[in-house]
Amino acid sequence: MIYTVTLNPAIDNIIKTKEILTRGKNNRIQEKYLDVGGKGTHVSVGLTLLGQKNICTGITGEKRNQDLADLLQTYGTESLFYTITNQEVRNNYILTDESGKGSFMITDYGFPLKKEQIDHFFSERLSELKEEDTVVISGNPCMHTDITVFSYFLDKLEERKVRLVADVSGEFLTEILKREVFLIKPNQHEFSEIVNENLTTLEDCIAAYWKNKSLLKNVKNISVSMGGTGSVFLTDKESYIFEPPFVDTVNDTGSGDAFVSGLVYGLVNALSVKEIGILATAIGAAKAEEEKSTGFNIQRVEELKEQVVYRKIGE
Ligand code: TA6
Repeated sequence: MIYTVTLNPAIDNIIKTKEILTRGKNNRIQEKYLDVGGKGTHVSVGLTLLGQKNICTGITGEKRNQDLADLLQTYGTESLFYTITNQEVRNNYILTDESGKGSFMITDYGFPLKKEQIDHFFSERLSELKEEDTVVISGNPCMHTDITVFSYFLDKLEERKVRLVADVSGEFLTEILKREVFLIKPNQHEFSEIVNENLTTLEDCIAAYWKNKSLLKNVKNISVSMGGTGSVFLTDKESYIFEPPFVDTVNDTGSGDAFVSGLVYGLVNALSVKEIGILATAIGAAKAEEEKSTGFNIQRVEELKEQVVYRKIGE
C-alpha cells in the first residue's frame, strides 16, 4: 500500500482576479474556490486519478478536518487524518490571474507537532504499516516543529522498514538524508542547499550529484525539479533530463506535488526511468492548466506525454 503523509495540510483559498494582479490597485475578484492544500494530499489526489490505490493520512486540526475530507472526496480521494483537539486546518491563499505567469502563494504556519501526537498518529493511523509499504512524506511539518519530533517520526517509520519517499525541505530534508530513502524530489534551490553550491542549470545538478555521492549515499532515486525548465532524474545506473511541453499556465500551485504523484506511481509500478520522467512531467504540466490547486485531466496527460522532451545523460 502507498501511504501519503501530510504533517501540515491546509485548505487553499484560491482567488482569481479579473485583471492582472497589480499593487496599488483595487484587484476585483473574478472567481474564488476552496481546494485541497498540501502537499501529500495532492500526491494522493494524483495517485487516485491515475487509478492507484493509496491511503491519504497525516496530522491536522479537528476543526475543518471534515471540510478538507470533503474537498479530497471531490477527487475520489478518501482521507483519514489523525486530528488534534482545539486545532484548526490552516488556511492558505493562492492568488491567480490571467498573466500566465503562475500564482502567488500566501501561507499560514499551522501548529507545531509533539512526540505524543506522533505516537497517537502511529497507533491510530499507521498501525498496519509493513515492510512492502511505501510512505510518501510530502510537505514539511509546521516550521515551529522541533526537529527531534520529526526525527522521532522517521525512527518509527524506519522500525517498520517501509520504502520512504520524501518531498520536504530545509532541516527536515537534512534529517531525511540520514536514513535509507527510496526517492527525494528537491527543487534546484533545495538541492543547492544540500550540496552547498548555487545550481542554476539541470547540468549543474547532474554534476553536483556525482560530486556529492557520499552525501547522497542513502538515496536511491533523486528527481531535481526546476519548474518550467524541467527536471533531472538521477540514479546510480542512469540519469535523464526531462523538459516539459509548453502549456498555458492557469495555476501552477500544486504542479510539483502532481509531478511527485507521477514519480511515485511510476516507481511503485516498476516503470523505466524514461517512462517515469515522461509521465511525471506530463502530469505536472497538465496540472498547471487547471484553475485549482490539485487534480489534472488524465486525457490531457496522455497528449502531453507525447510532447515531453527527454535525453539520457551520457548518450
Ligand atoms: O504545493 C502546493 C501547496 O501544497 C498548496 O496547496 C499550499 O497549500 C502550499 O503548497 C502549502 O505549502 P507549505 O510549504 O506551507 O506546506
